[in-house]
Amino acid sequence: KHISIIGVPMDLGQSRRGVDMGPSAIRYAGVVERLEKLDFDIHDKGDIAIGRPSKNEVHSDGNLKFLKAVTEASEKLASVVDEVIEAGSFPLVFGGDHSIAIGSLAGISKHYKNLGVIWYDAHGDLNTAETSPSGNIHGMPLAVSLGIGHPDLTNIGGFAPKISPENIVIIGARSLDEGERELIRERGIKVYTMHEIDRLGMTKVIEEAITYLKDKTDGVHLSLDLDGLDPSDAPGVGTPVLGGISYRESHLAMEMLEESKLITSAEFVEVNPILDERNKTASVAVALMGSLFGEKLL
Ligand code: DIR
Ligand code: MN
Ligand code: MN
Ligand code: MN
Repeated sequence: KHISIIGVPMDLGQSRRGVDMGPSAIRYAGVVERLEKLDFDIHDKGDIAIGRPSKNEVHSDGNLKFLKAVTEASEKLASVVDEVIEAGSFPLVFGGDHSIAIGSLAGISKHYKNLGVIWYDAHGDLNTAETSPSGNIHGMPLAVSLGIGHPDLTNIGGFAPKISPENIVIIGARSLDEGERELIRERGIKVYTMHEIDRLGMTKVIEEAITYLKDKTDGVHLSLDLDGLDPSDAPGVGTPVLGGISYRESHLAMEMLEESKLITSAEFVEVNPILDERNKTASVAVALMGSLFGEKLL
């Protein structure tokens, strides 16, 4: 049982500085020690080198902020993730903002014919340059992975698309832009909004998600944006949205996913220690990883 940790200190996909320190914050919260207790062999591969734009100003390529820097980082991450899977290890990626999912999915999906994705997030991350209200690429990675968006992004790793719409489950959505709603309807993407989570309960939501993905996928990537959780439990994120998934519900979700043995790669993103309270959000991320990898009280 091998896990390879890959840090991605990327903050150019959104506009609040500090999320580049997410990987350090998660390491300080004791992730390696915690997972070693579960008898995993942990290889911390350190951080991907992220290029700094020459000036401090925002470079925008037709409503795509820092397109070049995000593209370069994604290519690097994709090849490291690819190597990790090639070596038979489980890739565990720490962000950084959610734009890094472009690179993770590019590296992972090379190894699966029908990769499933669980997108645990307050947002859909299904924008394109045309629909994005912000120009921030962290609001676009799921669309990009579907092959929708700027070719520099959709062609990372040299192929597109990385995933198909019927293999995606979004959990925790409560803030969607109009273009994202259209894409969800048009492609028939499965979404559990906060309404369904309240109504059905997390147990049923995860049971359904597992049933939905189990037979048609040969691997499932968990992409967990800490803003999927309620800001009272995860305050250290750049785009908090009230009314989110609780700490308890999130633990239950991770425990059920662990029991399903479905998850073959994971990333924890958007931890911003500058906006956090005494590293609470990184600690929550590490606690959730404990459950995802089989920590039990008794
Ligand atoms: C918004 C925010 N939909 C955007 N997205 C965020 O800028 O595209 N994603 N915060 O995590
Ligand atoms: Mn390979
Ligand atoms: Mn996100
Ligand atoms: Mn989000």
